[in-house]
Amino acid sequence: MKTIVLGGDGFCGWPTSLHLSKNGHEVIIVDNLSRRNIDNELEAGSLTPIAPMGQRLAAWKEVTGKEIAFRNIDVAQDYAALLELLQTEKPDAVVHFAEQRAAPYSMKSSWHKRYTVDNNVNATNNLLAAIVESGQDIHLVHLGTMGVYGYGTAGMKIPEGYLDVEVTTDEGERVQQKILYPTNPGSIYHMTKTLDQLLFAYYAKNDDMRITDLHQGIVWGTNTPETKLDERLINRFDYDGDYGTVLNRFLMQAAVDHPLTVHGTGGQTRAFIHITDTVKCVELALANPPQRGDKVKILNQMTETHRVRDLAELIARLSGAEVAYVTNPRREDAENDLHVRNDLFLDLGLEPTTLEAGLLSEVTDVARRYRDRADLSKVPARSTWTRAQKPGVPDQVRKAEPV
Ligand code: NAD
Ligand code: USQ
Repeated sequence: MKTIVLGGDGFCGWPTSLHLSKNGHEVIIVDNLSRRNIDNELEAGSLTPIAPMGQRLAAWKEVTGKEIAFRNIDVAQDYAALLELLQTEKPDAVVHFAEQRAAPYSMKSSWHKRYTVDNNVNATNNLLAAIVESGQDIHLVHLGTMGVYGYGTAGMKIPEGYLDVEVTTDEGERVQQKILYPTNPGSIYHMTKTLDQLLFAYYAKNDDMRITDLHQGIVWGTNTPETKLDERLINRFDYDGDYGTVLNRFLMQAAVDHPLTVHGTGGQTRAFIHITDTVKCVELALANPPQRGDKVKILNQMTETHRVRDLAELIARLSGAEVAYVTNPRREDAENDLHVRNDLFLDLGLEPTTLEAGLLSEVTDVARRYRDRADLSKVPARSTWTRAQKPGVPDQVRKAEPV
C-alpha cells in the first residue's frame, strides 16, 4: 500500500512512518518542518536529540534497507504542490497529522489563535479538496482528539463519534437519529479539531470520500521498536510548558528532581495511549477502511483514563519526586469523571500497553538518560487561557474584565 504521511516529522508521525515502512507500506513523508521552527520561536526543544530529516531517512535506509521519501510542503498554504503530489504519486491512503497540536501554544496570543485556526482548518480543507480534485479514491485517516467531546458526559460512556438521540416531532412522533456527538472544545486548538469533524462529515456526504477520524487521547512515552533501532531514529520528547503533555512532563520532571506540576487540584481526568499503540492503531485503521458512501468512521484511540493527581502520586511513589499543586493557567473543570468506549480498536485486535508496565522504564531509559539536555526555565506553563489569568493583572481588574 502506498501511504502519504502528512506531518511525518512530528512526535506521532515519525514513529508511525517507520512502523508503516517496516510493515510493507511505501511511505512518503510530507512536512513543512513548522514544529522545528516553533522550537526556535519558543527557544525550547525536545529532551531527546532529534536528527535532521535527511539524517533520519538515511539512518532508516542504513538500518533496514527501506526507503522513505520526503517532501517539504506546507499543506495549509501550498495547495498546488499537494494536489500535484496526489496526482503524481496516486497513494492508496493519506494519514493526516499535519496540524498545530498544542492547546497552550494555541492560547498564547491572538497571533497564535489565528495561526492555529488558519493552519489546521486550511490543512484539512486543502487535503479534502485536493483528494476530490485528484479524482482518486484515497482513504483519508485523520488524527483527531478526545477533546472534541469535552471530558464529561451525562453519565454514560463517551461513544465512538456518534450519539443516538430521540426527538419528538410536532405531531408527537418519536424519531431516532444518530448525530455527531455534541462538541465541547476546551481550547482554540481543540476547537479546530471540531471544525475538522464538520469538514469530514460534509465531504463524506457530498463526495463519498472514505474518511477515518481517530479521536486520540494524550499520547505518552517516547520510543517504539523502530525508533529504538538507532540513536538517529529517536523520537522527540516535549517537556516545555507549551508542547509537553502532562504524563511525559511528569516523567521528565521526576528525572530532573523538579516537583511535579499538577494544575489546580489535579482532579482533571483524561484519556491516555502509549506511542507504540498509536502507531499500531493507525496501521489498523489503514487496514480497515470504510466503504464509499459510508459516513465518517470514528474510533476512540485511547486505552485508559486517569486523574492528573493520581498520575502525579503514582510517579512520585515510583521515583521519589515531590508533587506541587500550582495555579491552573487553563480555564477547565477542576474535577471531572471520564468514561470512554474504545471497543472498535479492541475488536480489531489492539492489545493496550498499560501505564504501570511502561512508566518506570520511560523515566530511566529516556528521561534520566537525556536529563542534561533539559532547560528547567522552560518547564513552567506560562500560556494562560484568559486575559484575567495573566500574571501582573491586578485583582480588581481580574474580577471586572470579561473573559
Ligand atoms: P507534532 O507537532 O509533533 O507533529 C505535527 C507535524 O505536522 C510537525 O512535524 C509539523 O511540522 C507538521 N505540520 C504542521 N502543520 C503543517 C503544515 N501546514 N504543513 C505540513 N506539515 C505541517 O504533533 P504530534 O504530537 O505528532 O500530533 C500529530 C497529530 O496527532 C496532531 O494533529 C494532533 O492533534 C494529534 N494528536 C496528538 C496527541 C498527542 O498527545 N501528541 C494526542 C491526540 C491527538
Ligand atoms: N496538566 C497538569 N500539569 C501539567 C500539564 C498539564 O496538570 O504540567 C493538566 C492540564 O491542565 C490538563 C491535563 O493535564 O487538565 C492535560 O493536559 P495536556 O497538556 O497533557 O493535554 P492537552 O492540552 O489536552 O493536549 C494533548 C495534546 C493534544 C491532544 C490532547 C488529547 O497536546 O494534541 O489532542 O492531548 S485530549 O486531552 O484527550 O484532548
